Amino acid sequence: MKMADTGKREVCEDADETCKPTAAKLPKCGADNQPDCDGGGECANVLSGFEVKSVLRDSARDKTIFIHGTVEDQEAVVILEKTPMRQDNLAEIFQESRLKLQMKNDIYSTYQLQPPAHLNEIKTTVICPATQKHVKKYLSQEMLLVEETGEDYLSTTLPYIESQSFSVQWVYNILEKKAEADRIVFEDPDPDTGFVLLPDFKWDQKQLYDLYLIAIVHRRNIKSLRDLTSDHLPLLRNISKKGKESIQKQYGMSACKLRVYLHYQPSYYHLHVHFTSLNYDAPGCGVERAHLLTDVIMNLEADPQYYQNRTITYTLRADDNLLLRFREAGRC
Ligand code: M7G
Repeated sequence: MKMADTGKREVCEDADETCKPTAAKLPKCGADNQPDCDGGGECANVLSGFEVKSVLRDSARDKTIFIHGTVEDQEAVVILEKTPMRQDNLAEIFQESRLKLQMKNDIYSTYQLQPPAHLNEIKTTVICPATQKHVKKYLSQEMLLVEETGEDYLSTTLPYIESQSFSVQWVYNILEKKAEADRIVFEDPDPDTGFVLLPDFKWDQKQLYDLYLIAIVHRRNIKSLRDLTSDHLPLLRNISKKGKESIQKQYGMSACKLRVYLHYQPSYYHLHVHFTSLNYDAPGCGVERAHLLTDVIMNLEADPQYYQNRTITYTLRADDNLLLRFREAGRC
């Protein structure tokens, strides 16, 4: 992808216009059932029959709304998000838009500006068929802190994860090049220390301001931070080094502008590392969930079993079944 530096914020000149990443994944409402997008990025509107059941969450500040509904009787979650302004569009916005005056007072005036349709996009993510767990993930909920010891992990968390966690089929599809192959930014194919680096589906790749990539490891036996030991240091160092080098090369963003971290708990139990722009207040980058990769490496250098023994604090939703298990075990 080519990037043009327009001053403060860099923007893509030829942003990916395919609609595959945001289209749904399975039959009926799934991408597999949809005609391909044409050259201009248009595709059939899989959402024309979307029936809204409820709004799970919305944020005027983030300009995002999470909706639960159905598409042809299949449960679906749809996320609508207004995208950031891009400096390279400003001239067109000023010249081509329609303005409607809302109020004028002395030197102050406000307008409703209607830009041309192609500058008025809404990033749309569709999960279909969605499970109850997806609906819960996006539902606005009270959060509670849990302090998980190494023993809690083995007796409570691990059995829970093994019994009910999100499918990681989408991860295997990426590793096996069955999906998103054209979006891969870098791959190290080594089965032990290798990984695939690609844009996270939260990032529309239209501006660097909210750059967000994920590195997904080829190894399939590492669920999360808890499984890491000093044996994994070569893997982690490799992700850190080559991930940063690739982002510098591809997007011109230097390592000191990147926040590189793992989530604990993650949503998907196949080891992956988040690379986000430091400018961007990415969801889940707070202290109660994000563990900087450099800290993880140093902790394992100091103590090979650090993540087996250490108490890790994180938040759970009030209605999370894992929280229920902690309560039943008298640990919350
Ligand atoms: P996580 O820490 O397991 O959970 O991160 P989170 O989603 O609660 O943060 C998984 C990361 O993978 C997130 O940043 C997701 O946005 C991203 N992601 C999830 N899915 C299903 C996809 C996908 O299909 N493609 C891509 N490229 N990224 C995804």
